[in-house]
Amino acid sequence: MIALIFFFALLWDNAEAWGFKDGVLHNSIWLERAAGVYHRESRTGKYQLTYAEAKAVCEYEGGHLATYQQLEAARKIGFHVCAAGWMAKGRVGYPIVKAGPNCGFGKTGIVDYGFRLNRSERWDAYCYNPNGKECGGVFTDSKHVFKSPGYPNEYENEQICYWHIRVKYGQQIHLQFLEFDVEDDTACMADFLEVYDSYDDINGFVGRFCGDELPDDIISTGNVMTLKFLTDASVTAGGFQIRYVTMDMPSKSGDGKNTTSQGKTNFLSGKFGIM
Ligand SMILES: *[C@@H]1O[C@H](CO)[C@@H](O)[C@H](O)[C@H]1NC(C)=O
Ligand SMILES: *[C@@H]1O[C@H](CO)[C@@H](O)[C@H](O)[C@H]1NC(C)=O
Ligand SMILES: [Ca+2]
Repeated sequence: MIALIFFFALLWDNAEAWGFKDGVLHNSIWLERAAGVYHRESRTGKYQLTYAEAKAVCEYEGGHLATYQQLEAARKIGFHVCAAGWMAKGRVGYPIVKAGPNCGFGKTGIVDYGFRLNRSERWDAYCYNPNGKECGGVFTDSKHVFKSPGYPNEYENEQICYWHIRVKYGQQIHLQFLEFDVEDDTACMADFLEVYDSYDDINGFVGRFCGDELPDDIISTGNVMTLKFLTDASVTAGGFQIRYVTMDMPSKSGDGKNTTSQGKTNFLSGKFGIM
């Protein structure tokens, strides 16, 4: 137990260290990308960017402020952020996929604050950068193969990618590792791939993987899964290819014994998984 706490303390330290890069928060769901659109907030926290600053944040990374249409296109494939941000032409709003009482006034769609007359107001930013798209994304297809950025070339340093898999309600996601080669170290602190059995990278931690041993298959409990890939400032490796396929959930009439019959499949455990 103590070892476990210690491990999480280490993880936390590491997360903190990863928190900011170039004045932009880099350690959470805030970096979620969909169809080239992603959310950014200031180094100093939520709602700190004027229009000019928001524009500069996106341009610094090679993109620009997303248009309303781009934000809506991303929303349609699952981009959901509960924070208002600047869009192109001084519009402000945020994308809601899943209605909740504390966000979006219980509605889905773009919550639109309209074109702001006062560009000194402070909000977050929604950037659009299709060239950054290969690092992460949202997948809703029934099967897909995704790759580390640049694959089959080695991945680069200082990457942070999120993949969100959202399949039909009532289906499960079966992850299969086809190729896997990530800088190895004893606790996977340098570069790693993390798998979460949930909508975000906060809940449902399944495991953290590095090295060149092919991880076992993983099957989700629900219809969503999140994968997060972080690399540090030195030493890269070959990267990975991961396939997922959807499976229908075992029907309620079965007594559950049938669900674990697939040889090598590992239900929710990783190299550093918690049970
Ligand atoms: C514009 O917004 C800023 C920040 O909210 C505020 O300080 C300023 O007074 C506003 N300017 C006008 C003209 O309303
Ligand atoms: C297991 O599944 C098979 C069909 O896939 C079914 O015929 C059988 O009754 C199931 N066994 C249990 C214990 O649920
Ligand atoms: Ca590395």
